[in-house]
Amino acid sequence: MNKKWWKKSVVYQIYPRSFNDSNGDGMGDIQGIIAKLDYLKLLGVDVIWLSPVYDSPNDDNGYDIRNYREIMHEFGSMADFDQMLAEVHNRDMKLVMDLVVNHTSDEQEWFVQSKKSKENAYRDYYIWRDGKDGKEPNNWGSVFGGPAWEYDENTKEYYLHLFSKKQPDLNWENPKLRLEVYQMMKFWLDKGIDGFRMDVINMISKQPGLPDGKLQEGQLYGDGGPYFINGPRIHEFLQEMNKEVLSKYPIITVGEMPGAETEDAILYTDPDRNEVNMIFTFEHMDLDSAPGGKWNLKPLSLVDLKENLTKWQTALHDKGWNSLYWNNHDQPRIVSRFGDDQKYRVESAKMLATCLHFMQGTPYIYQGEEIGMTNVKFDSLDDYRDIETINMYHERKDLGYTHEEIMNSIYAKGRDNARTPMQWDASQHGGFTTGTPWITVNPRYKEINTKNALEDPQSIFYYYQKLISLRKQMEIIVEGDFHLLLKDDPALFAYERCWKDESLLVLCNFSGDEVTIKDEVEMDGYQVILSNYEDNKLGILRPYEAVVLKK
Ligand code: TEU
Ligand code: CA
Repeated sequence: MNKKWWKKSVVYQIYPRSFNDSNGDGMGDIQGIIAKLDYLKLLGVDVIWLSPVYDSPNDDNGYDIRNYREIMHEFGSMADFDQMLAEVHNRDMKLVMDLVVNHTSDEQEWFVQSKKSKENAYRDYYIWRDGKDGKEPNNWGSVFGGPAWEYDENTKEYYLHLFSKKQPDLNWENPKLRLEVYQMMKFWLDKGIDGFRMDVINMISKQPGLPDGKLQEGQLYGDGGPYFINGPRIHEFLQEMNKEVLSKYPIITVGEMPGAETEDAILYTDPDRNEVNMIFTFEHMDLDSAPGGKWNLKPLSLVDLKENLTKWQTALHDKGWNSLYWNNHDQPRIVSRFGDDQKYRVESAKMLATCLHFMQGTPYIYQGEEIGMTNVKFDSLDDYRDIETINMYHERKDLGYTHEEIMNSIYAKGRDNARTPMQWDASQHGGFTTGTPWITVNPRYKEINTKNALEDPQSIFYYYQKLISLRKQMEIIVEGDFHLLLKDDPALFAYERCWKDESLLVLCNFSGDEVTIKDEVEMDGYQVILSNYEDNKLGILRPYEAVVLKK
């Protein structure tokens, strides 16, 4: 097998809870996924990544794992899982699992033991510290609000949790813990799964001493990031994991890495270093945030987006590998975010797809993206389910923000935008469930659903299908280098890919106005190979028009 098969792959992410409910309990499940594998095959993706399906109390929808070797009973049984894996392979597709090993659930057996006493054999599987002057051991804040430490009455120490207090951080300094993780990974790989997406994997190495973070004015907590993002032993840990586990299997690995910069990414993905195949970077997802974090809104500047994506395209070329994404279960819907989810929903969804899928890297499509699903606006906080959103609401309410201000942030950035159920048809609850869905379906399901998409040859679905098949046919998309054109143009994202004697010109209008393409873009000898409008007037791009030309 070609060692680098994943360079030509397109990955589809399933958020199982919201994908397809087979038994009417309102929650997606494994049999529901199996029923839709032919749909994914038709789309043309060759790898499926499943967000966590392990046993979990669901404080963070499965990113808090209680038992790594069991399936969440709401989703089905291990027999269902084995059947799904076989059915995926029967269709010549691959299955990637989420690997969440920065933390576990506090209901995980290791933590239950660890909490029992300071002498317990599992004590050092987690990060326990004495308080300082009757307060937390340091000033770090948790990603989901509040301090990153929780006091345990029983042993009179605090444990670290970078996420919710039901997600205690594992202590990777402990070789016994590392070995347990590697054994668990082998359990799944030996079943025949095809890889791992590794949750916040660049946070597993913490700076010994756990120093206080810098405290910005007006902030409640110090920024611990410099002491746990790309920490001191991270490359050693990944190389050990690679040697002990990954290198023994023909798999795909992607590390989710907030705060990784291009220099870090090269170290993580340089094939000679044997760490991971590619990473998820975050910089392009932070460009519409003002200082103080994602809830502080700022309009996107296209010039910033172009500059950032160009930096990643050029830095990693021939040195490492990157993944390409606009969406996942943590991000708002891209057509609402960088496109126009009203008048030009279809055009802008196709334009955004074009812009991303002609770059170098492995593209990821998040469920519903292929039909142009949009953000939601629920009036009441009661309709929201995400722990991050709910905690932030109360924190900001206490700080004096109004309901409207907070809801506007949630409408723009809340993770539940991506987590409303998949819209399959125009029947009640979008065909997701015959029962009551765990989260309300986006009211636009009557218009936006897969049934409509499959019946319309001009749909976003078939456009994605085309993009995927072009990647399989054209080596230049996989291998070519990247040059940004018209870097200061505020509305046009134009770039060139070159490989051997071929070249591609990708022209994308990110605005709702017609724009004229400046003469600097040389189009002689080029032919249109793809467009999101029915005809083309070269030289002018209509609202959200995208054109790809080839020479
Ligand atoms: O996300 C990591 C991460 O950095 C997120 O906390 C991100 O900053 C946030 O979602 C932005 O709003 C991963 C998973 O993808 C996420 O779903 C989990 O909640 C988190 O790790 C903890 O496991
Ligand atoms: Ca179900």
